[in-house]
Amino acid sequence: MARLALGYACSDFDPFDWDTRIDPYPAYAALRAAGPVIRLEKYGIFAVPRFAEIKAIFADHVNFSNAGGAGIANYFKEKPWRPPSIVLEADPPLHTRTRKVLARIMSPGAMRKLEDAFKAKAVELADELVERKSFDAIRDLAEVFPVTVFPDALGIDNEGRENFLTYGAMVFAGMGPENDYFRSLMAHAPKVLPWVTAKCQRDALAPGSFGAQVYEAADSGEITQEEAPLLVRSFLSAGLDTTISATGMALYSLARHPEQWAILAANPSLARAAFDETLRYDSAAPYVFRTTPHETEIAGVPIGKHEKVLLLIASANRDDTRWERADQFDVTRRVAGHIGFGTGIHGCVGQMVARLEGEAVLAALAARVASIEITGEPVYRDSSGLRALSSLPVRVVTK
Ligand code: OVM
Repeated sequence: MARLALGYACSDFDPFDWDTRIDPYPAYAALRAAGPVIRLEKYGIFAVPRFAEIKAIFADHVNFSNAGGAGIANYFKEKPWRPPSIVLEADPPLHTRTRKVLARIMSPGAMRKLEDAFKAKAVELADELVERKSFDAIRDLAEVFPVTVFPDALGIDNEGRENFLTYGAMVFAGMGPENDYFRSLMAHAPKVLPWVTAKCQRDALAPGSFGAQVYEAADSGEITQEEAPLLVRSFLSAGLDTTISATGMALYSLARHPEQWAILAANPSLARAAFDETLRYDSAAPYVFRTTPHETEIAGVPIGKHEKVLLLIASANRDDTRWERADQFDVTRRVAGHIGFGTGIHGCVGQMVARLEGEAVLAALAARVASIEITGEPVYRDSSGLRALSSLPVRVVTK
């Protein structure tokens, strides 16, 4: 990596190269060693690989905007592929209003109402899989559980639920460059996008559901009536693919580290901490972008106006200036402070739902399974914005 007179190093690292995704961590370590800001020449963007600077940028929405897009597309210069999210792709004061509504809908109190049903579903699923002994941890579990519980919590009916997954895939593929994978998903747009619009309407949402509560916020004047369907859309964008990916990566991390599974199996109440450790160790949402609305700087390095800045969350979560034994997966570690959910005003507002889902699955399995063995080659999914498996064949030994 050549350091130029510009004040930053340049690299040919490609965060969207699917061949390097099996183990991107050596490349992240090289970027952290190269400096606080690295120019990724292939895309003409800046990458930030270290914990400290990423944390500082997450705390600075004035110099690092979300209205410019949370993916690689620069909304200050290009037309977004969909109307921008009014929470993810918005800055204060708009973001402040919409975020408040979502934070209330997914508050700890609201989670307590979902907990029993989520746990019961996870137990049901775990019983069935443990009976089979051999199953696919992704297709039969990580994909099944969120699809079973989340659309119900959101309040949509069963019609066309397969579109939910395709839409999530589009949103996250849409965070990366416009490649063949994104185009192949967009071939489904004529069917999927009208379905999404229909499910965001008031009359499509069950009473008391997350979605219905967005309309209550519109009725009380917190957001406008026009904003309500767009805010419901955020649940459809961010609510399913994320938890599927994170649950899958959690099962993969645990299956790859039998001694860690043994610790969890001996004490299933560690399930929530184990889920968080997998979000640190192998972050399912490995990066997010900011855009500079004006000239600014990162660690003293001048950055121009309207630049895309890639925050390498998964790298920060392995930064050994922040974490002891950063590359070691340890379900007993003090993992609070990881940024697998981001942090700051845009930190994942659904993280309590995600944890509830992850914990339910891991605890149900840990209560029944003494050990997990990987019996076939894990397959990574094609996705620009998520780190996820599409297949993980396993065999379990029951307690
Ligand atoms: C949204 C949204 C929020 C968070 C993540 C996300 C990239 C989308 O509001 O549409 O996926």
